[in-house]
Amino acid sequence: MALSLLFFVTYVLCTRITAEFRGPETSVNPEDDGSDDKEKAKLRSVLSLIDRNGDSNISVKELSAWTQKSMRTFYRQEADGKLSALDTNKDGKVSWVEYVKGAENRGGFTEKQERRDSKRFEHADVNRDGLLSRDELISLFHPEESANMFGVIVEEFMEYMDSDNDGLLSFREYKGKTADTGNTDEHSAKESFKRLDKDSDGKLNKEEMKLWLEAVNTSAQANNQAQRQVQLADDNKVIFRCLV
Ligand SMILES: [Ca+2]
Ligand SMILES: [Ca+2]
Ligand SMILES: [Ca+2]
Ligand SMILES: [Ca+2]
Repeated sequence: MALSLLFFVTYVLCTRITAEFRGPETSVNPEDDGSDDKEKAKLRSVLSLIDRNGDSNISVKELSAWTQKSMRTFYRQEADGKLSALDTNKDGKVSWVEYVKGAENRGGFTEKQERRDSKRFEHADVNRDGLLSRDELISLFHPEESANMFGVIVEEFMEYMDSDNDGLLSFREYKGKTADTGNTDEHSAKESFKRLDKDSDGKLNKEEMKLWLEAVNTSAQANNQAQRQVQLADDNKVIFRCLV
C-alpha cells in the first residue's frame, strides 16, 4: 500500500516534470495567483534531492535510489509507530506477549494467523533475544526486505499452494493460485513460472521460489518503476532544467 502510494507520487512528479519541460503554453495562466510558483519551488527542492550529481537530469539510477531511500525512511517511521504502540513495558523492544496483546486489542487473530505470526516473529528476531527491535520489526512487517525472512515466507507459500504436498510447485499448482484466481492471465503466469524455474525441470523448488520474493522487494520494484518512468520521457532521462 505504502509502496504504491510512493510510486504514485513518483509518477505524478515525473509526469509534472515532463509536462513542464514540454510546453511553454502550459505555463501561461492569466489567473496565476503565484501558487504555481510555490509548487514549482517545492518541486525544485525535491528534484534537487533526487538529482544527486546536479546535472539537472534525473537518471534511472537517481530515481531508483531516491525511491529506495524514501521507502526505507517510511519503513523506519512505520516501525517506530508500531514500536510505541506495542511496547507496553517501554524497554524499546517488542516481546511476543506484547505482540499478542496488541493483536488482541485489534480484535484478536485466528489460530492459523497466530501460528503464522509466531513463526515470522521467531525468524525476524535475528539476535535471538526473544524481543524485536525496530529493525527486526521492519523484517516482520516487510519480510520481502530481509533475506533472513525468505525461508519462512516460502514455507507459507508452500502451505498455501503445494496442494499435493510434494514440496515442489508444479505449473498447475502455481496457476491455481495466480491465473485461476484472476491475479494474472495464463500467458503471464506461464512466462513468470518459466523465469522462476531456473533449472527448467518444470517445478519450482524452495530456492527458486525465493527469487519470487527478491523480485518484489523495494530495490527491485524501485528499479523497475524508475525504468518505466524514465521511458515515458523523451530521451531516456527525466529533465527538469526549465525549473532550475
Ligand atoms: Ca517491550
Ligand atoms: Ca531481537
Ligand atoms: Ca506440489
Ligand atoms: Ca525448477
